[in-house]
Amino acid sequence: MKPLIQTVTFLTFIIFQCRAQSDVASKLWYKQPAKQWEEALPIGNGALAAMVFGGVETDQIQFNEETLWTGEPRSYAHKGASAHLGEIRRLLNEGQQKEAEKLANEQFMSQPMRQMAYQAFGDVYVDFPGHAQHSAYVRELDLRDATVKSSYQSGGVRYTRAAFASYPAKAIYYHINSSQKGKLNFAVRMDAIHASKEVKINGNEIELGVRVDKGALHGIARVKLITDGAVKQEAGKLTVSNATQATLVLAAATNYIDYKTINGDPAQKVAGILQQAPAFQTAWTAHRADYQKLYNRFALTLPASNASASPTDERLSQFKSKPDDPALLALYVQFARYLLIASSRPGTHPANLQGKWNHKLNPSWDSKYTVNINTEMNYWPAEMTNLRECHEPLFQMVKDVSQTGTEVAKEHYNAKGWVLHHNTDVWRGAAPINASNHGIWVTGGAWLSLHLWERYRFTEDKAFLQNTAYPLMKGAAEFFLDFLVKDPKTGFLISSPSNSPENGGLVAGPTMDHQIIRALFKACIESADILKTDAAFAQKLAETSQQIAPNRIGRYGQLQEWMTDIDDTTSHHRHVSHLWGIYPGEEITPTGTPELLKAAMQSLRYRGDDGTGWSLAWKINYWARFLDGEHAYTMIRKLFTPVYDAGQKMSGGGSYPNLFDAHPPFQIDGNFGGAAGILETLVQSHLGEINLLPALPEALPTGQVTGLCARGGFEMDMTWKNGKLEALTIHSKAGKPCKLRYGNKVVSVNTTKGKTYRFGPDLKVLK
Ligand code: FUC
Repeated sequence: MKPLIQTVTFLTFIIFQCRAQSDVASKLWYKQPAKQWEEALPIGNGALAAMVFGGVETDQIQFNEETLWTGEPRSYAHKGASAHLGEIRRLLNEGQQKEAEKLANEQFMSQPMRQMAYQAFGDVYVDFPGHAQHSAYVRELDLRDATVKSSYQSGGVRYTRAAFASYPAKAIYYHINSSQKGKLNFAVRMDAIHASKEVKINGNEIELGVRVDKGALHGIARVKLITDGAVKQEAGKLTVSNATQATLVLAAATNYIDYKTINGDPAQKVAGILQQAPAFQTAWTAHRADYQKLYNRFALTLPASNASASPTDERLSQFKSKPDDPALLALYVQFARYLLIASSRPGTHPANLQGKWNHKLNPSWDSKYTVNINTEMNYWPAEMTNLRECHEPLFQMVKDVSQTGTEVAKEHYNAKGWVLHHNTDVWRGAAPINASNHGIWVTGGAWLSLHLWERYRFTEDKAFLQNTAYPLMKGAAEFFLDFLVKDPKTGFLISSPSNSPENGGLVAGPTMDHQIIRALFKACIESADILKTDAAFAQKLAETSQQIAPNRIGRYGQLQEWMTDIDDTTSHHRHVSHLWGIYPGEEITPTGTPELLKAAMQSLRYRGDDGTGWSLAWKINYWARFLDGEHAYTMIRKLFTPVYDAGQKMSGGGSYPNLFDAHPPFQIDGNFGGAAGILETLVQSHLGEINLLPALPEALPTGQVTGLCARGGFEMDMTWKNGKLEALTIHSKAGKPCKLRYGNKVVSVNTTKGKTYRFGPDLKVLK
C-alpha cells in the first residue's frame, strides 16, 4: 500500500471508530429496508408524524396529522346520572358487585359509551423503477439530527435519501440525491386507507383529501415537489426524470381547531405552509437547530462493547442472550427523548397511546389517551431528561378536561370541581366509558394534575404554580371533597364507586385512589402554603386526608389492593395499581414506611416479572424505588426482549426492531416509562434529597449523565466508575438548599440561584 493511501485508510478507520463510539447511543440502523410498520423509523414534529420504510424500489412514508380522529364535538356527560350514585354505592356496600355494575352500565356511563379513534391519514409512495438490483444498503435514524436516512448503490450510482419533520416549517421533508448527475428517475404518488379519499395533481403538487368514516373531520395533505429534473404529470402521480436531486415537502391539516370547534380550513392552512416552506438545506439547518436545542441538553454515556457496533435489530437479539451492551440502554433513553420531542411540542396535542404514529383506522384502544397509567407514563421522563417544553401539551389537555370534567362532576356526582375517568380523546371526553367494571375510575384527573405539581417541583417556577398548576389541582381536589364517602364498615373516607385499574371490577375504596387523592391533597396544601393563599381550604384538605382509608397489609404480607383482604397471590395482572404510592407516588418509602414497603415488594413479587411492555417499564421504576438495581435490571432485560426473534412472534411485552415498545401491539408508554426507570436507578430526587446511584445495577459500573434535572430546581452532571461516584456537578436554578445522599453519606449545601457546584467522590464541595 502506498503511504498516502495507508494514511487515508488509517484516518478513515479512526474516524469510523470515533463515529462508532458516539453512534452506539444515538443511532438506530439496519442493513435492510423495513418489511413491516414496526421496522420503519419514526419522525415527527408534534403535529405531523411519519414512519419511513426506506424501501428500495418503492419507499413508503406513512403519515399522520394529530387532529384526524373520528367523531365530532360533543358532551359525553350522562345527564342526571347522579340520581343513581347512591344506589350504586349501596349495592357495593352490600357486596352486590354484579348488580352495582349492571345498574351503572345502564344509568351511569358516558353517552355515547365509547370515545373516538385516532386515524391514519395517508401514505406517500416513491417508486424507483429498475433499482431492484442494488448493494451496500443502509438505513438509519440519527437521534442527533432527527433525520432518517437510507442509501444504496444501484447501476453504479449511489442514491441517498433523508427525511425529517420540521417543527419550525410545520412540514415533513424528504430529499433524494444521486451521486451522478441526472441519474435520478422516480415517481411520487399518494394514497390512503380511508374509504372517502381523493387524489388530485396540480402542477408540481399532489393533493390527498380524506374524510373520516364516522365523524365530522376531514383533512388535506399536499406534497410539493422541487427538483432539477423534468417533471411530468401522469395518472395520479408525478414522474421525475434525469434529476440529480429532488425534495418533497409534505404538509397536512384538518378542520379541527379545538375540542369545541371544527370550522378550520385545511386547504388554506396547507397552502400557507407550503408557500412559506424553505428549500431543503435551509429547512434542514433550521430543523437541526430547533431540535438540538432540546435534544442536546441531556446526555447519557454507558460503555459500548463489540455488540454495540451491530445493527439495532441485532443488538436487541444479542442483548437477550448476552446483555453486555450497556450502550443500548443509553440509546433506549435517548430514543425515548427523541420520541417525546417528535410527538409532543408546545401548541400540539399530547402524545397518545402511540405517540402520534398510527397506520390504522381502528388502532388498538383507538390510540387515544388512557389515563389510568398510559398517558402519565408518556411524561415520566419529561422533566428529568430536561424536556420541560414537551410536557406542556399535557398541561393544555388537563386544562381542557378540567372544563369538560366540570360538567361530568356535576351530572354524575353532583359534585364541585372536575373529574376525569380512565380515558379521554381529542374531544376531551371525561365521563366513564366502555363498561362500569373498569370505566368508572375517578382519579384520572387527580393523577394528571400531579404532573403540573411535578413541573413546579422540578423548576420551582412560582408563576407557573400560581397561574396554571394550582387552579387545576384545586379543582381536582374540590371534586374529592364532595365525592369521598364514609365506609360504613371502617368509618374511613373512601373512593366509591371506582376500581383498581382494570382489576377486580367496580368496588368501593381501591387503594390506588386513596394514594392518589392523598398525594393531590398534599400537593394542594403545599401549594397554598407557597402561594400564601386558601388557608381554610388547605386546612380542610389536611383534615379530610387524615380520614381517608390508609394503606393496609393483608394476610399474605402483601399490600392490599382493596379495602378487603382479597388479593389473589397467583394473579399476574399487568396493572400493579396499589403500588402507585411507591412510584410515581412517594408515600411508601424505604425509611419512612419500611413495613408498607416490604408489603409492596411482596405484592410485586406475587405479580411476577412478566408483563406487557408498559407493565415491564412500570416494574423497572418500582424496583428502582425499592433500591434493588439487580431486579430493575432483570426487568430492563425483559423490556429489551425482541418481539420478532428469528421470525418468531412473541406474546409478552418487549421491543420491536425499531425499538418501539410492544404491548403488543405497539404502545409508546413502555418506551417512555422504560427510559424513566433506567434513570431512576441512577438518580432519585423525590424525598427532599438527591439520591445518587441509589439502585445502580452491577451491569452498569461505569457511566456519565449530563443535564439531568432533579426536583428543587437542580440540573446535574454525574460520572461514576467501577460502581462508585466519581464526580458530580450541580447547577442551582432556584437557589434552594440542596441535600445530597450517596449511600449513607448525606451532605447539605446552601445554593445560590444561577451558581454551579462541583463535588468530589466523597461529596466534598470542590472549589
Ligand atoms: C390500559 C391497559 C391496557 C392497555 C390500555 C391502552 O387500559 O390495561 O393493557 O394498555 O390501557
